[in-house]
Amino acid sequence: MQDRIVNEITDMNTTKIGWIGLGKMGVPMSDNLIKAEYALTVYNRSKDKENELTIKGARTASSPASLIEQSDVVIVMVSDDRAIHDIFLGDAGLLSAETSGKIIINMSTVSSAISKEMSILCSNHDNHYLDAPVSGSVKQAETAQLVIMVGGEENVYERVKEIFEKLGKLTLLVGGVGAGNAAKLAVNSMIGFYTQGLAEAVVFAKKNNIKVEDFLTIINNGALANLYTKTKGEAILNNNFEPAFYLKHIRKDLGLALDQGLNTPLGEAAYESFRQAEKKLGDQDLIAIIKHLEQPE
Ligand code: NA7
Repeated sequence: MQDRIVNEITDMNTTKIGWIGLGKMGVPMSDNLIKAEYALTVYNRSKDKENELTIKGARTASSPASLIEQSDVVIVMVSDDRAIHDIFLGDAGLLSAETSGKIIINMSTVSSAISKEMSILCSNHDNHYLDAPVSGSVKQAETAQLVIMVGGEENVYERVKEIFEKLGKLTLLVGGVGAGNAAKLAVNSMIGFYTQGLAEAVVFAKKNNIKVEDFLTIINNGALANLYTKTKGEAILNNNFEPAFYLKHIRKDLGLALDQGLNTPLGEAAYESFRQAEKKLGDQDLIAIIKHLEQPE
């Protein structure tokens, strides 16, 4: 019976998708599903953010429970473990609905532990859970160039792969439930180290009277040249700290990674640096860490 329901979900022309979380990433990603002609229903805690999608043809639901009742597949893209808890277990949360055979895909960057917990709760109601966090920021979300790392059962993954293909350039099943989250935390740990490293090197060069522009030109033409150094280098030069990736989010991700075993020299130092910067700079882009290094308080 369950297999039959899930098999029906594979008929993608008629798959009804519910989307929860219309933040910086959720808006462009859900927009790509509208462009791919899926029937989309959205829910966001702050209702005003839903307008951008309704004018493009999405319907809205009054709660996560009502959304899952109207959908075959539900995708969740919210901030953190707390938000996942509220969406799944809060009043009129996903798990309060009397539904079965649905596939819930959690694309948020959260802990493997919360994925395992929610997966068990979903399976109690014969629903299926995948964790599928993404590598890439707003630009990659807009252009459907995300890299998607998935944890969960292969047969469930195969049934929604086509949806991932509308959101990213590469999707990889990396293990069971929680494995996608672990891979993502490893990626983001590296982003944390790299951002901290770039900012420290720029500050050091400046202290030694090297022009920032010259230093970045050297970096961007050497073995360390890459898209990240180029983009964040430009942000430093233009004093542009508009968030593509919130500083508060890298602090969160490094914290989750520490809890999951990243007790390494760089792991602990990077977490502490972003933690100290968060109070003043949390809503800016993570490269704003350079301002904290230049002026700690
Ligand atoms: P944003 O732009 O900070 O958006 C966060 C979204 O999460 C937004 O829709 C929030 O709703 C929602 N949210 C946050 N807390 C809650 C709770 N408690 N209940 C319900 N909804 C909540 O994040 P991004 O789009 O940049 O990133 C999303 C994920 O990808 C995140 O895991 C990153 O690390 C990577 P709101 O509009 O505030 O009502």
